[in-house]
Amino acid sequence: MEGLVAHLLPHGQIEPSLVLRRYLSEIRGIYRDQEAVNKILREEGDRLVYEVYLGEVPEAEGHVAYCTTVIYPGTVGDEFHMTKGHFHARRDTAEVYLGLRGKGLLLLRREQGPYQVLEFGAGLLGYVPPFWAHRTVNIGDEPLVFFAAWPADAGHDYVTAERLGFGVFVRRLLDGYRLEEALGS
Ligand code: M6P
Ligand code: ZN
Repeated sequence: MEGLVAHLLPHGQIEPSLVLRRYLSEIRGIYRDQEAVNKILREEGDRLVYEVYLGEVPEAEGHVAYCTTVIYPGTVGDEFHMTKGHFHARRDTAEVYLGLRGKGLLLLRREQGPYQVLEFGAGLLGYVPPFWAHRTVNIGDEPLVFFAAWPADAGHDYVTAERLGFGVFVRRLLDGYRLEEALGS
């Protein structure tokens, strides 16, 4: 491929890019309160939780994949909107995040050992070292928008991340959030 310059649009979209839209019905398994999921689907229909604008880069060694992610504000029960979260299929690959707008948390965990929770958002840069699964949570009232870059051949392993969870639930409080440890993490 040739070099390129893409546009970063005001709401965080990248152009050109491939757009992935994650709706609640498709990611419902990440939420603890399945009754709340059913209620939303029944009463308001499906809900767009987040979008990924993926740069058009080959998934090949040597390339750097990049995207922006826009997580819309909201809760499911008392849990905030968040990404599915994943390990890299090639575990020895890292990722860099740059917060562009909003307020969030970066949840990290290894397959064995403790998890980590970092405050992340506009003006902050996050580093996900090799071997750590990563999930992002929007704890604010506006979209959480961030840019990410990682080795393009890293791949996504959602299955292990779903099986292990992230060790912690992020619950909304009137004036912020509370972390609640998940059982068996
Ligand atoms: C970040 C990166 C992407 C990821 C996106 C959404 O921007 O980590 O690789 O696709 O978040 O997260 P997920 O793939 O876990 O739904
Ligand atoms: Zn990743």
